[in-house]
Formats: sequence, structure tokens, C-alpha cells
Amino acid sequence: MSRLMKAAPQTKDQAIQASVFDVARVREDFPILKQKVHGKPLVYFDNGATSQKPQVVIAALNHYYSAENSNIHRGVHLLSEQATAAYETARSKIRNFINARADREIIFVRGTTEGINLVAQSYGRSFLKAGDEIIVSAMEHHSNIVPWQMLCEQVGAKLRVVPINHDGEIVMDEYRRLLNEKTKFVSITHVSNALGTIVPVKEIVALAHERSVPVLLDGAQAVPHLKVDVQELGCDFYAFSGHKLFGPTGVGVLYGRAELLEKMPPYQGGGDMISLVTFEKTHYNVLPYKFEAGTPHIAGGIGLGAAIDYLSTLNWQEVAAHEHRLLSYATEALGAINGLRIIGTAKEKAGVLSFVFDHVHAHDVGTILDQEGVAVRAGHHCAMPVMQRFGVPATARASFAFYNTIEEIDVLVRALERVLKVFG
Ligand code: 7TS
Repeated sequence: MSRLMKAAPQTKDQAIQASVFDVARVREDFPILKQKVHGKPLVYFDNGATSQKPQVVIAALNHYYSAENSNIHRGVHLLSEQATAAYETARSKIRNFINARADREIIFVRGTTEGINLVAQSYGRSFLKAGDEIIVSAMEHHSNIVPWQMLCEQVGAKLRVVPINHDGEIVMDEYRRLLNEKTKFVSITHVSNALGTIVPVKEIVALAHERSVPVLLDGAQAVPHLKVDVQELGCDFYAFSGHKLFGPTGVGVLYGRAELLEKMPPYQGGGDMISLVTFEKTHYNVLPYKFEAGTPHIAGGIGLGAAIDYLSTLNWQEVAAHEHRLLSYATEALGAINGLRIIGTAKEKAGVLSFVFDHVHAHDVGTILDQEGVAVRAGHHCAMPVMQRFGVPATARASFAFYNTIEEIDVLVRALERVLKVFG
């Protein structure tokens, strides 16, 4: 299932020779990559925070606002019909992209964060009670911790945390031990944003299901790198953000198994999520609209559909091999730098390289890299417990996308050498 495997060391020549993926051509599709920052060519290694948009996505947004802008699901006029059709077509593309069974299992949300909050509040408040336990892992993004803590405060449930080992992998024996008759929900990331670890989520789901415990997977960092098939994974919920998948900000997806979504109450009330309203009683709309109160991010949904169309034009095997080369080349090159320590050395990793220097703070690293045109993220990556686990305040993080190149990693390495010069 995973498209990226262990990072095997490669020389630069091996890495370039082995490349069949035409990265130069793909880069032409992303206008922003031609930018210079501080007079240097942009090297964009902050894809974990948000990825860049191909011209076709920008054009889809432009087309929507220039030619189709109208509210959906309500107009009798042509523009509204066109906008509705475009939005619902995007939903079908997403369904196909993650292999959900039906369009009604695809709920448009603002992003991963809202998807997780929706499940915590709608499913959690309805079906969890005092004494129940929710399992998360020690490598979650805050958006897969805090919504569950809020739920725990509301219903009196308890959060249990599966530890990770020193490579940044889930300790599966501990997970097995934590699963018990009190466990009522499991919510785990598919790929860690701070460490790059690919989590064995299929096994995690299967173990939970042995106890009939539903599982949500946070797919924010997985969908840009892995081929995700929600039926194969067997998960009950899967959340991801459009903006990390080369689509617009402000739109994302919550997949849910229809059987569960049917049982869950609405998350928010308002227009579009109802079929009949009287002051005595309101009848809710059918799926997925029951969970889509108010005017949604119509252009965003359409733009996300365009991103998925774009991705379907790429050869995924080539993309996977290229990303694997980037990660293995970067792991080797950065690993050779004096005093640099890579945080997150799992056997299976996707597109993320977090690192620290013994005597230079990650923010200083990020600032000097920026002067060299290299954009990385420096900080706790909204995963403070991961930083605590590794005993560091912050890391610098290079996160890759398929449009990155081996030459860009060389620029990063030279820039890191400058960091060492500046800070001795
Ligand atoms: N889950 C994971 C694993 C993430 O990496 C992120 C965002 C989120 C959830 C939240 O996504 P949102 O789109 O709803 O905000 N991660 C990052 C990051 O690593 N740097 O900036 C945002």
C-alpha cells in the first residue's frame, strides 16, 4: 500500500540516473516555483505545512469565480445548477480518489482539523460516556489530541496514549495492551508530520475492530504521498486537508462509513443540512448534507477536484520512486553533516526530514536557510508531545513534494554548511 519505503542510501549520480520521473516538466505546472526569495531561487521544502498549487487548480478557482459563481443546492437558475454540478462532481472525484463506497460518505469540511472535531463532537458526545477510553498515539498533531481532550472533559472519558520508540515508531505491543473493554475510540495519524513515520494503520484498525472499536485516521500527511484506499485500510473515518494535497486552503474531507454517519447527529445546524424545519421539530437532510451546514467553500471543493484530476495525470509509481530518492538522498546527505541529528528514523517514512543541531536553535537554522532561498519549517510542528518525547524544544523540518529535486537538496546542504559557519 505504501508508496515510500525505507530510505536506502544512494549517491547523487545513482539518484539522478535512476530518475525516470520528469521533474523539470512537472515543475512547469507550478508557477510559484519560479519565484526567487532574497534574490535566490525558491527551494520550497515546507510541503508538510502546505503544498504548492498547479496552474490547473488556480485556473479552476479562477474559472469558478469568473464564470460559475453561484450558491449551490438551492438555485433554479443555470449558474447555480452549474456550480452545484461542479461541486458534486468534485465530491465524486474525491470518493474515487480514496475509494470510498459512495459519494454520501464524503463530507466537505474546512480541513483535517474540522473533520476530527466533527467526529469527536458528533460521534464522541453521542456514543462515549464517563469511564470510556480513547486511544491516540504519542506522535499526533495537536488537532488529533485537543479535540479528544475536549471531548474527555465533556463526557468524562479518558485519553490513553500509545508510546513511540526512539525511531519514532508506534510501540505496537503497547497499543495491544492499551486496547481493552473500556476502549471506545481510536484516533491515529497515518503519517506523522513531525517525524515522517508511516504508521501501520491497517493493523491498528484490524486490532481495534476485533473489539468493535471505531478508528479515525488522520490522513493530512498521508494523502500527498501514499495511495490511500479507505476500504482496504478498513478505517471508519479518514480526514485530510485539500491544501496539503495541492488544492486550495479552507477545504478538506472527512470520509466516514455511511453506517456510522447515519447514526451520528449533525455537527452544526443551519441551511442545507435540513429537509424540513418547523419550530416544533426539524428533520435533517440525508448524507452527506446532514453534516454540511451553511454555504460551503464551493470554489475550494471544485479546486480540490481539479487537484485530484491533476494528480491522476501523474504516474504514481514514478512519483513514489522519485520521492523515495529525494528522502534517501537527503537522509544520507544531512546525516553526514557534523553535529546534525535526524529526529525520526522509522523504517517506513514519507517525505519528511526533521533535524536538530546540538548548539543551534531550529529557528536560527530556519532563518539562515531562508536567506539562501530555502523554505523549511522550524518549531514544534503542532506536535509538542513529539518534541517532549525526543527532548528537544523544536526541530527544523524539510518536507518534500514530488516537484522537489535532488539539486534542491544540494542547495539545502550548502545552506546548512553556512549555518555551521555562522554559528561556529
Ligand atoms: N494532522 C496532521 C498530521 C497534520 O500534519 C496537520 C497539519 C493537521 C492534522 C491539521 O491540518 P489542517 O489543514 O486542518 O490545519 N500540519 C501542519 C504542519 O505540519 N505544518 O503546518 C501544518
